[in-house]
Amino acid sequence: MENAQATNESGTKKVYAGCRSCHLNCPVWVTVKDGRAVKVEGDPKLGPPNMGKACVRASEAIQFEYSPTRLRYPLKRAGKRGEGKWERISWDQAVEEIAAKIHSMVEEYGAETFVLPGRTGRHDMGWVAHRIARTIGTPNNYYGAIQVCYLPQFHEHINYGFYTATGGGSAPTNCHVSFSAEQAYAWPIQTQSIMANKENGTKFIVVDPVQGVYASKADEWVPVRPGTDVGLIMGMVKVIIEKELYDKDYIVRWSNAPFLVRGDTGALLLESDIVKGGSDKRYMVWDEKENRLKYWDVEEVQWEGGPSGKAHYDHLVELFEQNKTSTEQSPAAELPDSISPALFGEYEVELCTRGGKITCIPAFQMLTNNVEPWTPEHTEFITGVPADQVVRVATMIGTLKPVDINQGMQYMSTNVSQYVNAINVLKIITGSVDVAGGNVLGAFYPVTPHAFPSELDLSWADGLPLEQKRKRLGYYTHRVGCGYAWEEITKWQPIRPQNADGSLLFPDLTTVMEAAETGRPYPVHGIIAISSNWLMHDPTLARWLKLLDDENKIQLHVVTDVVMTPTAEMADYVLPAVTWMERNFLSFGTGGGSSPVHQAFNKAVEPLCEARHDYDFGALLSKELGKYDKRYVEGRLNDEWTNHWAGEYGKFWPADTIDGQRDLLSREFLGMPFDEMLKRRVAKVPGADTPPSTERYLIAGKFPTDTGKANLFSTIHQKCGYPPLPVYVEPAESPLSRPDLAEEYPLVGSYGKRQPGFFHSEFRQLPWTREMTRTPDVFINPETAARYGVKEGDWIWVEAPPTGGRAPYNRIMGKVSFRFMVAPDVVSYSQHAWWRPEKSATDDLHGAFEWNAEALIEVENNCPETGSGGYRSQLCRIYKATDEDIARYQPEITREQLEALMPMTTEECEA
Ligand SMILES: Nc1nc2c(c(=O)[nH]1)N[C@H]1C(S)=C(S)[C@@H](COP(=O)(O)OP(=O)(O)OC[C@H]3O[C@@H](n4cnc5c(=O)[nH]c(N)nc54)[C@H](O)[C@@H]3O)O[C@H]1N2
Ligand SMILES: Nc1nc2c(c(=O)[nH]1)N[C@H]1C(S)=C(S)[C@@H](COP(=O)(O)OP(=O)(O)OC[C@H]3O[C@@H](n4cnc5c(=O)[nH]c(N)nc54)[C@H](O)[C@@H]3O)O[C@H]1N2
Ligand code: SF4
Ligand SMILES: [Mo]
Repeated sequence: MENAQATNESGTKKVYAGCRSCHLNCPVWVTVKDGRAVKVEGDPKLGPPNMGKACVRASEAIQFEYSPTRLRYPLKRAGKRGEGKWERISWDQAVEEIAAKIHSMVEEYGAETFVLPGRTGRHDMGWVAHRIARTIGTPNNYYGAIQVCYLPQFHEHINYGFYTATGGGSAPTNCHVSFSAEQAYAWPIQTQSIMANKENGTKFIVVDPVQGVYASKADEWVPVRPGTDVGLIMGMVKVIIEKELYDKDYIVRWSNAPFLVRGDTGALLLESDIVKGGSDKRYMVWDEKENRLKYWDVEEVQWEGGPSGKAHYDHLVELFEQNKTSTEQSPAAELPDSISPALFGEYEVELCTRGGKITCIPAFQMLTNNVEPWTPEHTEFITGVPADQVVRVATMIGTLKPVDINQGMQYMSTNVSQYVNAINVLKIITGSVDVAGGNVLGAFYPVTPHAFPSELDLSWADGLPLEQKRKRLGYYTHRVGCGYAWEEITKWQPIRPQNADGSLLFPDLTTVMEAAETGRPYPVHGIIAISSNWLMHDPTLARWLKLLDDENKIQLHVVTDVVMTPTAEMADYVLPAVTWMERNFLSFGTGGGSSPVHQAFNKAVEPLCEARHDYDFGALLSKELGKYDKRYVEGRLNDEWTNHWAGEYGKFWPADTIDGQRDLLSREFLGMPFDEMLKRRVAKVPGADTPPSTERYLIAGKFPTDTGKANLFSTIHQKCGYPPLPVYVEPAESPLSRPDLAEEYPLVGSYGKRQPGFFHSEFRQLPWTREMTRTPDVFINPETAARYGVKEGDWIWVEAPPTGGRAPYNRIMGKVSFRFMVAPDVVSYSQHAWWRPEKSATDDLHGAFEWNAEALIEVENNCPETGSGGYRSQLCRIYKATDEDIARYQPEITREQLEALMPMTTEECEA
């Protein structure tokens, strides 16, 4: 076994490790010499996801590991927040003081006074932050970053019962359609497979206001105005419907497109609405064969006049409990010959309750009505995409169906929830959900066996009582993202919703900020940031800084991180965390989805000085808090499912250390000690069946949703009081919605695009990386730039309106980089979360105000359904920076500054 090879004569060994410099956890070899990591490399033998290639961020991990900016000891603030004065303290002292303060604040204000900002993709520890929130008892964890990250994907949960992956699954896809994604930089490894497919004939369409590397390879680059994709999709759907290019068989059988929508309430028509004592599990359709109403019974898994699939389904549920599955098709998979549900028309229906006669239309007719105004010309007017291209692209998608649609990990506009609805419609009418060559669902209850937990399942996400969850900030105001949706989903999914609670439901950033400012609906006084450089990645910087300056407002701010950051500089306690090279890792599949294959990765080097895994901090904190109140330790989880995962341990921290926790999990799910698993590297869950990867609706006879169908008509949106089928809403701050502001701020700012070498705010301090990308580029079309008198290479200011608390930090610098393929009047600021580790804490908080795009974003411009912010469609203006500005900010990094960031040569730990 090559694993963690023995040291050879020259004192080197190669360790099999899991890179986590982004979400993907690629297997890599780390060469270790005399206890120091000296090289990271790929190996074709190591397989997915990187197929042996280590990307630039893996290689640069060596410089990160020994960066002088690494945190080595627990620190306690010695001056004012942001003064850069620290006292080194012991872990014991830190945990004692933090626990005492947390407990007294919980007593005084309630546990919900604590908020935990979001982060992304750190699967080896992300769930630890959830557990810390459960331990304290607050529902307010995971806001901000996660309200934009993965949101378009996670929200599919409400329509299909789980979210889909892109890539086409087991069969090659005819057509890959990508919205709002620069895969080439964001997922370099996965891009390779898309490019390979393209060589084999896959058509490739990219919708993006900027033609980047990815779009330059596309058959069609669709240059949409930022934030208007909903309009574009509506225009395309109109073409697909008019040309009858939709997959009629799929949508009639597997979606709720034929279900009747009540003209009075806007809800789906149920049997109980029209027959006294009728079932509310029966959804009504209009049968064109017999010209009368017929039902689809979700509980009986049955069309009226067809066989029942219930016994088959119940059998699947039994198998699920035994970690088994079946590939036998449900008897209800076929539509009976006697029924032909109408997709169009208007039908008069007599209610059995008060209300008399009402008009109902199939959901598909409603969709057709919604897209009626979206002629190619109107679509061009709103989106900027030429009318003939709208028709051409729509025809291509409709002809090549099923298609693999990537809706992007994030779509940072104030209409994101309607964007999710629109993408959903496009996926369903092309028959692409859970279909080979289309979009593959990550899990499918009850066809995916019980035994495949995902990293999110480890969060014990459902560990709070309902009444406490209902205190989550935003619960009643952003009901799809922050609250009510969860209550609905748990009604139809007995098993997987905890996963949804961890990934789909979050408190709302704006509401959190307002609670901290005003004390309403209750005061927020504590921030615990676990792996979150939140001042760099959440809007609106100026308002947060004001809050942090006031110790009566933010009374406790704790940060755990691997390096000193601007956010950490504003903390009261800073705790050092380990890097991926310094910990063992048991991965339950990559990317947060459920997988039958689990992987284990080794620690390559010892933690730097006193760095600890975040889990170990959580366990210590819980123990210490337990001295005040045993709820913090024993908190039995509140339902059967999470208790199942918690196993016999039945508490938040079943082991003192991360390796102990991994060992328990390894024994429970893989039937072997963690040590053994580390040696094996890869293992399948013993005794569990491997589920089929697509067309699981044919097996189950229904989708795992309330209607038993893929919800074209979003029942959750309807029940939460939002439009269930896409409607176009202009971004909250755009030239069309705010002509008043646009007079002075005429350009559309799109803030934050991935670039190679960086992961969000990370790696700005690495000399290699900064040699490649020294400064943030501002991509502008030369014609637009010429109108504002700026040239290639100029340092300019990008300035947002001062409203919404953005002033005084409402302008940032950047360097102009011409791109001919940028939609006119768009300013694309190449990155978010830039800070300047080369500057000191007292120099504007490590330069946190100079290049940080968050400062330009008005947080109150947000999505009604989810609270998600409009990071990529806000107004701005540009102008040249003066010589005085350049002298003041010294934007070019110097050789001396780079040298000061060179890796430490020895660990230099103090006693
Ligand atoms: N304008 C704009 N804003 C954006 C975006 C955008 O595109 N434009 N993108 C948004 C998106 S999609 C996301 S996901 C967020 C990014 O949000 P995050 O994922 O939170 O990224 P960072 O801000 O870099 O903060 C992560 C911090 O965790 C630290 N860290 C790394 N590993 C560990 C560990 O194991 N333990 C601990 N304790 N700390 C660790 C890093 O050093 C870093 O300081 O930003 C969002 N904000
Ligand atoms: N190198 C690197 N890789 C990363 C990350 C990183 O920080 N660095 N972060 C990871 C994370 S957390 C995430 S969420 C993903 C993000 O992954 P992606 O979403 O793929 O990456 P981005 O480059 O942020 O944005 C994609 C594209 O959206 C375009 N865009 C902006 N506004 C609009 C719009 O209104 N409509 C459309 N159609 N397009 C628009 C931008 O021009 C950009 O080219 O990347 C992941 N991978
Ligand atoms: S940074 Fe991401 S893509 Fe690159 S090797 Fe590491 S895990 Fe894989
Ligand atoms: Mo993200």
